[in-house]
Amino acid sequence: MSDLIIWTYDWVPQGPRGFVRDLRLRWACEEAGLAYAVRTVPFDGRQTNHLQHQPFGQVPFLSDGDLDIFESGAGLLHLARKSEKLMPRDPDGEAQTVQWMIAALNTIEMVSVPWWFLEVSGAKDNGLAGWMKSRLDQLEKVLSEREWLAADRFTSADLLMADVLRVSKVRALGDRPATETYVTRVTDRPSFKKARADQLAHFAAADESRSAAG
Ligand SMILES: N[C@@H](CCC(=O)N[C@@H](CS)C(=O)NCC(=O)O)C(=O)O
Repeated sequence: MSDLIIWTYDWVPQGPRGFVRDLRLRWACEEAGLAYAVRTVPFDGRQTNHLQHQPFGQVPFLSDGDLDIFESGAGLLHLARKSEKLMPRDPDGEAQTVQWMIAALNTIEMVSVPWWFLEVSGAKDNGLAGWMKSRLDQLEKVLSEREWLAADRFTSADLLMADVLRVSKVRALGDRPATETYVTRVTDRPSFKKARADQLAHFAAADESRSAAG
């Protein structure tokens, strides 16, 4: 049995399927060829039922033997340390990878998530639109000059950045050809496709057991 366990919800509504962040960890394990199992905590009662593992009641979290790690970025970094396929071992390549992983979370997703929430809540004037566009424009310039974010090859930084950018509303906000080509390039990888298909199958199976339970 594998020591690596990726924890996600037992079920989620249709909307977030294919985007629940356990996908980042599944994808990383697939890229690195690391064996893993997926286990669940109940979606119902999530605010309180697994706070000892994830203090905000969210998923994912990762177990590796006795170690429990919450935050998808921290879990990804833990996996990246296990495999050179995800993060180069030389100090420069490692520093570049970590830097861009943090940029995906703390420079792009930090804006994209609140911007997206305002969009889907039907806000007439999304006050974060200017901020969002300028971050995406700056990233577009970077991506028009290179194929990968760090070390001239695919790393966990690309995995994370592409996962943040692939949200359809984010992709639709303006015309950024280099970003679009980048997201397509990264999400065309077989490991992403497998991770996404596995997540969709996981929640589809949950629908069946829910309806069987009546
Ligand atoms: N910063 C956290 C965010 C985790 C997060 O937003 N998880 C979502 C699923 S992708 C969740 O658990 N949502 C349910 C909730 O917040 O109640 C991470 O990257 O792990």
